[in-house]
Amino acid sequence: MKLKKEHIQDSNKKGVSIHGEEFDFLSNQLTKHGVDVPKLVQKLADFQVAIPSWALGAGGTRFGRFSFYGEPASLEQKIEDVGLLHALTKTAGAISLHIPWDIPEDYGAIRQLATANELIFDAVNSNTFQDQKNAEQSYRYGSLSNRSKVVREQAIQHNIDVIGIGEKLGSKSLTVWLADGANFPGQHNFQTALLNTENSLKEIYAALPDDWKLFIEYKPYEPNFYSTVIQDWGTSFMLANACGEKAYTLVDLGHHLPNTNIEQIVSTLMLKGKLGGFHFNDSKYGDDDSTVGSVKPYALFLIFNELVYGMEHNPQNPYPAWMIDASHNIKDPMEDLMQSLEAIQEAYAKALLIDQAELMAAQRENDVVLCQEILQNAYRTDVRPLVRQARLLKGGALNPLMAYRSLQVREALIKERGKHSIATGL
Ligand SMILES: [Mn+2]
Repeated sequence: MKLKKEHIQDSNKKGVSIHGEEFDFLSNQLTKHGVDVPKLVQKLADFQVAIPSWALGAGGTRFGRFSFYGEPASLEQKIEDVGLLHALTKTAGAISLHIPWDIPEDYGAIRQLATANELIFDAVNSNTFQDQKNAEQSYRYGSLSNRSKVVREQAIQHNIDVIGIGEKLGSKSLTVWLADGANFPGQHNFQTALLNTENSLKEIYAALPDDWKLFIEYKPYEPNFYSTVIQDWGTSFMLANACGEKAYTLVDLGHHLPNTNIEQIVSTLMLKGKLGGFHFNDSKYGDDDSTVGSVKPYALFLIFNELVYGMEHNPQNPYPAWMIDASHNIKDPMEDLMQSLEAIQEAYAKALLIDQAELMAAQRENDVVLCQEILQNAYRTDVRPLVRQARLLKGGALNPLMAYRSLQVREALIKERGKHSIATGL
């Protein structure tokens, strides 16, 4: 299914005059306070977030899965789903593939389909947290960290194969997330596991094309509950430094222990030029993979404040690769992703409203109260008219979620694919 521009424009008709009034009102107010509104709206319009191929079906649980029906059963259908999201939101202009779940059969046709949907291929993700069909070696006791050289070699080769697949699609980065770790004290020699991982990553790094980046993701626990080899940003940062200048740390919001100050981690990594990628989601307890901004929107805003500051002040840090990494069991995944994209745009817009010069002046004076006021004035501004304006500029929907419902997209997908079509992946 493909949404026609006319359909989206029709769905906008009802709300466009109210939007105009709301946008003009806010725009006048902000202009009076010295905000360059057209520049801000353009930044929002330019901001693109990759959608992972595994977020389009029901998932996020090791217990029962409850399908929302009409899930994409093939890579082609996953690309079409992201295309629909992008047509409505104009914020989802990239797809991130997971290998081996999404190996293309016809690369030319897949690239063409992506282009027709105005999508590019973002980072490719390797998978050594599951045993692959017909694989000779098992990852039961780890992959890149495994005590056995043969197992490590298989895992290294898989990552090199993934780079090859990504090259044929036009990807420019490889994301490595390792489940390696120990479930019980005494199971691992920590130093051996870390050294093996570092040496394996160096071999993968050596196979990286010149214009590629390697993103090393970290996570404190799960599926191993006693220790994880790459458990935190410091370990990832150390490994990225050991590999070289094309290797970076990747921050996933859900991969922290409760109450970790993620904005400070972001700030430190950008100062050191090592924040390569960023995975959005939200959580209450652990790696919950909930909708972005659904639980801790203020934390998301504070993180965006550091991202905006880093993008403006740290030329040593490359422009980060943005991706949503969420997957759960209850909502229509497309509606969930639209809510996430909206939350990301809102947090970004609010962070852009912070008057950095005024904040620095207040910090110099140690005016703690004013510092908080500056942040919260920005946070309390209803920026939704700016986000809508950015979408309108690019031909998207005023309200993507309501357009998705009124255009009966899910119903059409169920009709096209059948009710019990299941997405491949987790
Ligand atoms: Mn992630």
